[in-house]
Amino acid sequence: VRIALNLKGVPFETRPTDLRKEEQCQPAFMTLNAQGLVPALEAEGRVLTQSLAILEWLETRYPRPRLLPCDPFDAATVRGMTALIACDIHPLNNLRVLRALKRDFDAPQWRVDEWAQRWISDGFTALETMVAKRGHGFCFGDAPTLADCALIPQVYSAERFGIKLSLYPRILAVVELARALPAFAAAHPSRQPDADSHP
Ligand SMILES: N[C@@H](CCC(=O)N[C@@H](CS)C(=O)NCC(=O)O)C(=O)O
Repeated sequence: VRIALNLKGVPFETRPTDLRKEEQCQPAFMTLNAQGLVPALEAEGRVLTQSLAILEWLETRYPRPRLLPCDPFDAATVRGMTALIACDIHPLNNLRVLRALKRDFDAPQWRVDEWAQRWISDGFTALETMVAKRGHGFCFGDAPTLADCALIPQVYSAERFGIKLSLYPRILAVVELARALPAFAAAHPSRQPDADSHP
């Protein structure tokens, strides 16, 4: 969401929510998102939740630059790539899922890591093929789309779990290109206002 806001030049203010202290489950945040998950975007007096819904709203409200192609089939392809990452990879390595494996299913840390790695690898293997078919620099075509907005944060997770990105040369090329753009660089976790307090 930060990447899309930056790409579209929409100014925003960040209100940090410390997931490790479970601030997302505190009443102050739960009034914004009953699910107790970040992000929540307050805009024009309303609150939006779920990254994909927020991205779609941003695309409609701030149409330039486009993050979805004009052609409906191409747009559906980009949405497919985006959903692959946001729906089929991300939830499986999300904090609450990994915590549940550890706390409720007694999985040791190495099994938890293996779990996260497995689903990232599965997803990236499929995405690699899709990028090879339709990407020309970015996931789809030669300019950033919603798929890149989803991919780059997931790569951050992949790196944390020790995934070898060299196994996915097309994805790696997208990452190198995207990370060189200010909109992506400024959205990196290390550049957020609360980053220093989380060494
Ligand atoms: N499908 C939701 C997922 C939101 C989500 O899982 N956010 C993570 C951070 S990236 C979170 O809040 N995790 C806290 C937790 O797992 O307790 C979306 O895309 O917005």
